[in-house]
Amino acid sequence: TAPAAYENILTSTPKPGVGLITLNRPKALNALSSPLFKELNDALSKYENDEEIGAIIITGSEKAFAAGADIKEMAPLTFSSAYKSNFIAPWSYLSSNVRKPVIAAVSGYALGGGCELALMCDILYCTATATFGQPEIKLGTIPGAGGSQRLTRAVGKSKAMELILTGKNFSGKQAGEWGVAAQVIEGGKDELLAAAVDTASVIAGYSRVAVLGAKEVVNKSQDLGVREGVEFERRVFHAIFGSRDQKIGMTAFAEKKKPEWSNE
Ligand code: CO8
Repeated sequence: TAPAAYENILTSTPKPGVGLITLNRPKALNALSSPLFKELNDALSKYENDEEIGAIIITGSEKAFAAGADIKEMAPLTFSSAYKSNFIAPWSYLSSNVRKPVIAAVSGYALGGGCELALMCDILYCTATATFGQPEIKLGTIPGAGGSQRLTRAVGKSKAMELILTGKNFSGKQAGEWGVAAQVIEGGKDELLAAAVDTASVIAGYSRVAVLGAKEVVNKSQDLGVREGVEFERRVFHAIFGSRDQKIGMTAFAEKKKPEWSNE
């Protein structure tokens, strides 16, 4: 399919099975405006519905993953205009509707809404020099796209309070030490993207059914207690015995062959 004509993002397929979305609003350091989010959601839904795609990457530029929600767009909002338009509700599309794994590859600034967007992704890779933070307090507001919830789950209450109440930034190196990032990649944007593409390609090479199930059960751990979470996991595990790929995978192991997934 021909790439859609987007103004704020770029899309490509760097390896078979991998859908790459590059935030591309360089003059505003990829500030997340409503038009940008509309395009991001459109690209995500196209990859979500594309049988060829098994994993998605969201990245930005060397200088900025995203420097936050668009402050110029937000400045004039009133309570009633934000409430009536359900401002930022479309941001939840990624965390609520995208079932394929999404990797954030973060170089440069990931501030405010940019940090929140990275935290919504399933796996976060960054460079050591990336700059994360929730600086909303400095603008007289608070995180509004899940930062208070996801950052707190990632780093614990005391550290999240300190970060959100002071608005202080933290580095990619710290993101790795604190478990916000799965990997801190040595080097710059090219090495970062190469690592993200490699991981996305590995995931895209597995059974789509098993990958969807794995993401679903890990996400449940964020909402359920351990006991209900383990019961939920067991039910999905049972359900996957109904897939063709479970038979293909286990038969291939016994026959010492490489599995050829049916994605069924
Ligand atoms: N919104 C709009 N424009 C921005 C933003 C932003 N978040 N960040 C940068 N820009 C623009 C600048 O205004 C500037 O534009 P212009 O050239 O027209 O003046 C251009 O990008 C380049 O920026 P700078 O000249 O400032 O670049 P520097 O390298 O000097 O500084 C910084 C880089 C430190 C990242 C700086 O730009 C900065 O502090 N940006 C704002 C960071 C911030 O406060 N982010 C949080 C925003 S609030 C938020 O995200 C709330 C989330 C709530 C939920 C989600 C709601 C949608």
